[in-house]
Amino acid sequence: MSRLIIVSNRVQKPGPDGAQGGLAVALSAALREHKGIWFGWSGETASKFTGHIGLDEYDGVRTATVDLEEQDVDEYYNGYANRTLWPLFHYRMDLAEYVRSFGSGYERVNKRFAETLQPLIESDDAVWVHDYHLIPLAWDLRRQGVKNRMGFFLHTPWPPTRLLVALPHHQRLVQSLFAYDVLGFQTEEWLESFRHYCEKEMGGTIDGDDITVGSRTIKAFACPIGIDYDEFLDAVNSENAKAALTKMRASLQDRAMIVGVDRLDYSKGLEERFQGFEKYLTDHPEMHTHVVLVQVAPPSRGEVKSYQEIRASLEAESGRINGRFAHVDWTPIRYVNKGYPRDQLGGIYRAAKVGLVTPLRDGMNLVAKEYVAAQDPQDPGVLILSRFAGAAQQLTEALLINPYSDEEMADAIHQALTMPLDERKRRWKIMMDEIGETDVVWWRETYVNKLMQAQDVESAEDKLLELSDEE
Ligand code: GDG
Repeated sequence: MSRLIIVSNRVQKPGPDGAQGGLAVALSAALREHKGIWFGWSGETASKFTGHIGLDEYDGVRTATVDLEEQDVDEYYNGYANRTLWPLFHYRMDLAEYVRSFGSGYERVNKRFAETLQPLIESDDAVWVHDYHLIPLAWDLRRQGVKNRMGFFLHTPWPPTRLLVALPHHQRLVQSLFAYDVLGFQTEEWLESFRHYCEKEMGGTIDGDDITVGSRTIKAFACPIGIDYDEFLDAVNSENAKAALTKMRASLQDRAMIVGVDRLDYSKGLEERFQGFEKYLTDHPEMHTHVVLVQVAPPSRGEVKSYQEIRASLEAESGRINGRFAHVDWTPIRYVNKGYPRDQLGGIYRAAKVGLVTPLRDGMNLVAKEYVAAQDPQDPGVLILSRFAGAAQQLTEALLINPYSDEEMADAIHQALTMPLDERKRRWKIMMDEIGETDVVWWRETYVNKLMQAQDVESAEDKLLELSDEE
């Protein structure tokens, strides 16, 4: 069997607890079953980049990591990845920053990753690269003669062409993607945006999954990521989850709980969520003292200014709303800036009558799936989900809303909290079946099957398009 080499920006070694991002949760599960290596940045810095690889193994997962220079982290990670591509890919042109040194740092680090990884790749290996940090990696590997099958999966949305062309050197970035054999997107919508760019900006042609530009044909398809269904249900049924549920219920004293769980990120629509809840409280004074919004939001990317700003404005908003409505014995919003172990999170989800998942734009959103999976089948809660999350394409039995409209959100909260048991059960069952059928194992197998069908070629150069305008 061919080995699988997974590459992502950060290698988060699987550990007993703590907040892991969606990508890390999904990949740890995938790696446990597949032999191979997970390669990426250690998260550490060194005064000089040496290319020294730190090898490790935890719970059946072999990892290979490298340290980066501080300048690399500033320009590549905090810079191009998180201040340029992340906002642009989430339709936030207003937040995207275009700084030349970010672009050159991004290309430098991708090249460094490629040079370090290349000696670890054996002839029959398939390489699977993840996310927007590493778009040019295959191009750099091919330049070093790597002929192996290589695939890329984008966890974020792919933006509409009219937004993407705002990125300096956008052609160069997309041309480098054609060094992969297979491209995966979370939904048909992001795939359509990518195809549109290839047709309009590169003169490409589409035939089924195939996209041809010049002499190069690659496959691009949609493959929604799922949760590790079995592992998550085990966590939800664990003693720790039950203890967390009991504790949560005791603290609620019969109040209805609404839950949100998100990395603290402006794409998650937290401000809009607080304002939607405020509108609900304004419209429904009879519910004062009877309902609580619990928002778990572990901080992320704290070195980036827009993240510091969203953190400050959420503190202000939650404080303002609580000040406006609270009684001495009732605080409407419990806003928590820390992560919880996964099993406890299962209990917290289950305690909530409503899951409020309102990103302004999201590649998929695993929290929506986890909330549904954590529910008691005999008395399930209701999921309220943003139409702009990739998950909305699959979870059509959620109450789908426009997160920018506080009125829609307030109405949906009312509908959810008054929904009859029969309807809750019917909606929940349909979503739960979908989540079980398209779990992370299905996702991995579907993707890896496509990747394994790709052919190695005689010359790595055959897989390259010329890149325009060198940085
Ligand atoms: C990216 C894309 C896509 C959160 N707080 C805690 C905690 N979490 C876990 C959740 C969930 C994960 O983090 C978040 O996943 P999401 O999918 O919601 O979002 P991103 O981190 O933005 O992930 C996204 C994903 O990649 C996968 O492709 O769905 O669209 O943006 O699993 O449970 N986990 C623990 N404690 C917390 O406090 N243990």
